Amino acid sequence: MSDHEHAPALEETAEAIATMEIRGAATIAAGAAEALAAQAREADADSPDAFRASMRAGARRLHETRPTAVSLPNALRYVLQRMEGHDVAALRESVQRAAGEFTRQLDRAQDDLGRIGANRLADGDTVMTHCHSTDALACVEAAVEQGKEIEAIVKETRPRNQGHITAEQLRDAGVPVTLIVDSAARRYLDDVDHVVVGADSIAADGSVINKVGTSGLAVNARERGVPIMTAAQTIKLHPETLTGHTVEIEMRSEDEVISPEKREEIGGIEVENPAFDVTPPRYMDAIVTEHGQFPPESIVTLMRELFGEGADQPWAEP
Ligand code: RI2
Repeated sequence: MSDHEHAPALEETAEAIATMEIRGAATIAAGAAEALAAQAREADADSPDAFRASMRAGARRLHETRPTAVSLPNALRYVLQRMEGHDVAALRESVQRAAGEFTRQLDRAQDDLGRIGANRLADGDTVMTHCHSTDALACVEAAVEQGKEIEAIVKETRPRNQGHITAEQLRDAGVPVTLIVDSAARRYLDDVDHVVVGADSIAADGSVINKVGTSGLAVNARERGVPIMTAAQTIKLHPETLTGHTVEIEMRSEDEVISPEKREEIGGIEVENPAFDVTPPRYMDAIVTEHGQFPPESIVTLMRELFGEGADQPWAEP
């Protein structure tokens, strides 16, 4: 492998993230950190500079896969900022150590936020979910572990039906599950005590960027008087929004919405497939992180504590 080629394992991970074989913000972050560790292991750089360049190139390849979940650049930043040493062996070691630390912290953060989110759920509650979020599931699973009986109404979440994964995992956790189509959500909100969703990014003003359909669900929940919470580890906080940047919403292939044959048959239509939407802070009751529960409008305080005033891009060419 020459200096700027990617390790096969990194290339495979990048491809898997782009095609959503690896998906979900936390899982993407863990995959990216592990891919950097593989790159460090396999890079046959003959100088510290060449090694650093190869790590930056690998990080850029991972970064370009999907634009919305900030956990991806936050993972790359965590690992690359800890790359240090005067020779290749030391650099290699530092990257592998940082990647390991990062994934261990992810697991710990999810456990901690799960216990905090579970405190919002009472014995006998019914929750409604949207998409598949490991952070949101951690809250429900922790509530079940505390001995609470929880039921779930699970939205299928078109176009990719990640709700099916949620249904299966909740069922495995012993939660009775009712699967509904997305359009039925408002009808079922009267039977629900809490809406629990995840996040791909959270902006400094407390806006929650999550799977498309979250914002409509949040507005409906408010209208029905049902509390809605976002479960999100702090790697979902988007540092660049502290300095006025907005979060890019990924537009995915129209083939996820309609088959090429059906489209051809209908003829003459545009198809759009935004993967995410933005829920304004006034429609979200709480953001639950591993550092505690926050009203969305106050999340900026935590962001300043964690990131200062912004974030660099250690994967950029010097
Ligand atoms: P966790 C997913 O995006 C969903 O929007 C989900 O709410 C979010 O990531 C967070 O997932 P996609 O990758 O990190 O399915 O909580 O497009 O697992």
